[in-house]
Amino acid sequence: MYGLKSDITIDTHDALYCLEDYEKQAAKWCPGCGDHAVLTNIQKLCRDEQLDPAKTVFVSGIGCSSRFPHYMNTFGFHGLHGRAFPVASGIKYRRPDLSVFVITGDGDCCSIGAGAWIHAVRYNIDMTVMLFNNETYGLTKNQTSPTSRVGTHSNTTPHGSVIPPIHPVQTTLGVSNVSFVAQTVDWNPPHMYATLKAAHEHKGFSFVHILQRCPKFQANLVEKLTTSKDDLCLLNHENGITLDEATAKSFKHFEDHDPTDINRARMLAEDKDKIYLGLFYQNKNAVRYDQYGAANLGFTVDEKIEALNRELDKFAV
Ligand SMILES: Cc1ncc(C[n+]2csc(CCOP(=O)(O)OP(=O)(O)O)c2C)c(N)n1
Repeated sequence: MYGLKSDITIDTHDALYCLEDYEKQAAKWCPGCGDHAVLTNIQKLCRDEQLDPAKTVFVSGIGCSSRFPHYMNTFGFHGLHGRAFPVASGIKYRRPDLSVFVITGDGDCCSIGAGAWIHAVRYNIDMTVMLFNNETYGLTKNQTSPTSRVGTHSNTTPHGSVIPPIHPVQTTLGVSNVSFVAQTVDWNPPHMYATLKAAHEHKGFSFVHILQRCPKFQANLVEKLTTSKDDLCLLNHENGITLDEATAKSFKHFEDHDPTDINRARMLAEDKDKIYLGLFYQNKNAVRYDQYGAANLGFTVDEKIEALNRELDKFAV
């Protein structure tokens, strides 16, 4: 557990865990895939927050990005396609002492998992959610996803897709009881780190939409974004994502936005001309369903049996 790496950013006297404590097998993603950058940032965040690996869980669905739990030396659950949210909700509901992270791809979340996604936002159970959006089904080798832009050529739409895409930030902001929505990109590690840190600190369902590079199937898509600063706009506010000066200065466009203003957050999410990075919305007072699940956690065995019998007696005729 000791033998800390030189890039340590915490007080080493109190540090129990170092980066290696969160690292497992080498990731099998393609070279240049944005997933590598998120993995590195998350391991760094776990180290900086000194999360106990035995009390940290990464839950995913199915997809390239959903292989994430295999690469974390924590607990993990590589589950069913689109079903990371109910699994993670169950874990946090009965084990509030655990730090829960969800990894989901755009196909996993916005297609087969869409129903689970919407209700997970509404239940607002405390977890950090990362939606890896590469606008394609990577693992199954290039099918059009619900987030693929119009005109996308793939194995399922060889003549170009025609239906306008779902925008995950816009959709999440439309769900009742939404409590935290932010957007970042995998190719700006300091911005991504600060965003993930704020999401982890938020008590509730923190939704982070990550624009993610897929050099294999969507190479052209990210090339423009990563080489030009014109499409990206940094959201500024004292209650937003805190950035170091150098990272903030690396942006060309800025927009002041109060993250308590949900109507403006929705307007920004709908803007077709700019991609806003930072905190769209935060409500620290949204109802959290996991707080109800924790109510009877201290019950003794006898109290549990008594409660069970009371419930079963309701069916007695
Ligand atoms: C029930 C079910 N339907 C379909 C599949 C096939 N499948 C596996 S991964 C995947 C899409 C993954 O895409 P995405 O979530 O965007 O993740 P990426 O691979 O791009 O990271 C599909 C359709 C499956 N495994 N299970």
